[in-house]
Amino acid sequence: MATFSCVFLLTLAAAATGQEYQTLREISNTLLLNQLALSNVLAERDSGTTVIRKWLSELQSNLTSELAAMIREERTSLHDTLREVVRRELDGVLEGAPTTRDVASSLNSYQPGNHSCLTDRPADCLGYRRRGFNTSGVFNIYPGSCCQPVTVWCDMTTEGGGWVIMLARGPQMVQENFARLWEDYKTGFGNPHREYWIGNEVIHRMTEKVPTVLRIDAEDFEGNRKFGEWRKFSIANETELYRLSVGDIWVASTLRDDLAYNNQMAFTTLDRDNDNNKDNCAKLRTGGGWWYKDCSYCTPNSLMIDTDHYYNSSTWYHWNTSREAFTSLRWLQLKFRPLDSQGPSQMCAGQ
Ligand SMILES: [Ca+2]
Repeated sequence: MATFSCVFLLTLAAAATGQEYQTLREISNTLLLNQLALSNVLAERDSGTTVIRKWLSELQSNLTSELAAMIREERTSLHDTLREVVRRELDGVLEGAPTTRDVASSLNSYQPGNHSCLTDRPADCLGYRRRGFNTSGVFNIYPGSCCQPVTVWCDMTTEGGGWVIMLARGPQMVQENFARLWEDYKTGFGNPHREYWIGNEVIHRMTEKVPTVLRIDAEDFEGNRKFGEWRKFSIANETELYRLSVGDIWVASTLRDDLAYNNQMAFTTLDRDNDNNKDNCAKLRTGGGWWYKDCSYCTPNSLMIDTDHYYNSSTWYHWNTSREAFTSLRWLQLKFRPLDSQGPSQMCAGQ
């Protein structure tokens, strides 16, 4: 634009007189000044556009952040609400669910051929694990009748999963009462979502014919967690006082074998003294039933409190290899599954 202006002016200048030249020069100056002013205006406009763009970008960024925070907050709130609803629903279901006492009664009265139930129901947690259930939780298993479930917690993650929890202990707002009589330990009690004993009758039925591994996971009040595994786990029938049988502890276990002391012992409860002590070991160890001898180095069914007075709490004696002293436990699970966890699934019996 400037080049065109100069050529135009020079052409005119060559043909102009002195007065005309002066006039043209003034016009030229005016044009140059206007051009300069126009350039300044354009530069200011560009600068303004940049500022507006930057402001819009910041506004968009802030809005995006605030929107994301709102969504996160809503999600958290919704998650908490859903969790509470599910928890209440589960509690409601459990309130109406058959008790382990009902289940044991059903097991005792079960006669093959008298039922018309589904026959492809898993008899244990391993059956569910093989069907793709890989999250631990409460399941109905069918170790006897295909009609009558036993409601248990299944551990689906530890060492391949498929473990039936036969005893669950842990910190609770209100601890389950384990100071119970023979009949309660026979049929089971408690809540599979929290603390419970599955019942001696069910344990006997599930271990009498299938080679079974017992596993114990336990934690002390300092947060140290240990485990032990025993093969050849089974318990006898009620006539034989639910006598305990376990093999040697697996060498890779981090627990020392305090359970060996209880091997081949009968079950003792507050009202059924089958131990070798002159007194009743259940009475001596806060009321919990167990396979006491005189009495026991481990007491999973005793009170779970942190105390130096070992007679008053659930303990494991050889917890620390460096010292021999009872250690109180704050959390514990006894669980079992078939020894051949790759073998055929155990299914319910009957039609
Ligand atoms: Ca005794």
